[in-house]
Amino acid sequence: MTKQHDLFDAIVIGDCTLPNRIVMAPMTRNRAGEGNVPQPLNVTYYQQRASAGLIITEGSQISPEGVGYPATPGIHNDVQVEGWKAVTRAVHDRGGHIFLQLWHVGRISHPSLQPDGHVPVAPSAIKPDGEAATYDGMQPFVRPRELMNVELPAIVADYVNAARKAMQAGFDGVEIHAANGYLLDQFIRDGSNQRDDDYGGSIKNRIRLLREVVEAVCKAIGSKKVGVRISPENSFNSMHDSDPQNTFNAVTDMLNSFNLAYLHVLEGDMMNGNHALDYKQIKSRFAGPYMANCGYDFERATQAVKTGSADLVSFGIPFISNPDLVERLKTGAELNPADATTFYGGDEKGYTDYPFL
Ligand code: 8OZ
Repeated sequence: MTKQHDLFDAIVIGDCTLPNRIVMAPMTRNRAGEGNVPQPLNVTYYQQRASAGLIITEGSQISPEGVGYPATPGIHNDVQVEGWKAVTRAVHDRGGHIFLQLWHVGRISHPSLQPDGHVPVAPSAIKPDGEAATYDGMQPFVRPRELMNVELPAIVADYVNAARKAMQAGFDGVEIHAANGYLLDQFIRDGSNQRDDDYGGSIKNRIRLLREVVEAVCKAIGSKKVGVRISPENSFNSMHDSDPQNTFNAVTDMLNSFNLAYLHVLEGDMMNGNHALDYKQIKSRFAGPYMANCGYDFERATQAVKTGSADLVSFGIPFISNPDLVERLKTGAELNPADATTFYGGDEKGYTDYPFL
C-alpha cells in the first residue's frame, strides 16, 4: 500500500526538499517600485512568508510587452534582477524556497502600459470583455494585434532570458504562467485563438507555443527548476474552450514528457465556483508532483494529500493575511481574516502588517 501523506510531510521538488506541502500561491499585489523593480517592502512581505513549503512569486513580466497592470514586477532587466536578489536572499536566510512566476499578459493589457503606446499582442485580434487596470484607473480593453508567426521565436527567447535572469537573481526555479487568460493560455484555448497557422486550430497546434516555451526554458535552466501553471476551466479574463477536458489532457501529456518540477492546476472557475472537469484525468497523466489550487481549506487540502488527489496544495488569500499560515494550520490556531480592499496596490497596510501568532 502506498504511504498516506499529510500536509506537513516533506516532499522533493526538483532540487529542493520542501519541509511541508503547503505552498504560497502566486498573487499579484501591485506593490513593485519604480521601473517595476522589487523594493524593500516586497522583501519584507516574502521573508515574512518563508515558512511556506514553497513560495511562488506574483507574476513577473518577461518583457516590457508582457506588462498588463500597474506596479507589477519584471524579470527582464538587471535592475529588476538586483531587486529580486534581495527577496531570494531574505527567503533563503529564513530557510525558505522560492520560485518566480514568468508572466506575459498578452491581450490583458492596455496601450498606456505598452512600450511606445502600442496595442497589446495576442494569438488573435479578439478583444476581451471588460477593462484593463491602468495608471489612470480602469479603461476598456482594446482589440489586440494578432502576433505574426515570425514574431513567436522572440517571445520564446524572452521567456528564456527571463528564466536565466531568475537564476541570476537566486530563485530555486520558475513557474511558467500558462493559466488565467494570459498569453500562453490565450494560445491554448480556442475562444481566444482562431489562428489558421501552425499555432492555431488543432489542440496540438494551440499547445505548440507552450511546448516551445517549456522546451526552451528547460534547456536553458534544467527541467527540475521548471513548474507550469494551468487553469483548464477558469473563465477569468474572458476565457473559454470548446473542449477543456481534452485540451488540457493533451497539455498534460505534453508537459509530462519534460520531467518538470511540478504541475500547478487551478481546479475550477474562479469566477463562479464551477468545477466541472475531471481533474483525476489530469493528475493521473502527470508523473511528477501535482499541486492543487482553488479555494482549498485545511480540511480539503489534508484530504487531497491523504487520498493522493494532490501532492501539494497552494493557498492564496490565507497567505495574504497569515504570514505564519503553516504554524497556524499545524497548531489549529485561528486565521486572521483578509481585507480585500488592500489586495491590489498601496503600501504596507494589508501587505506586511498582518500579525503573527
Ligand atoms: C488578479 C489580478 C491581477 C492579476 C492571475 C496574475 O490571475 C493574475 C492576476 C489576478 O494569474
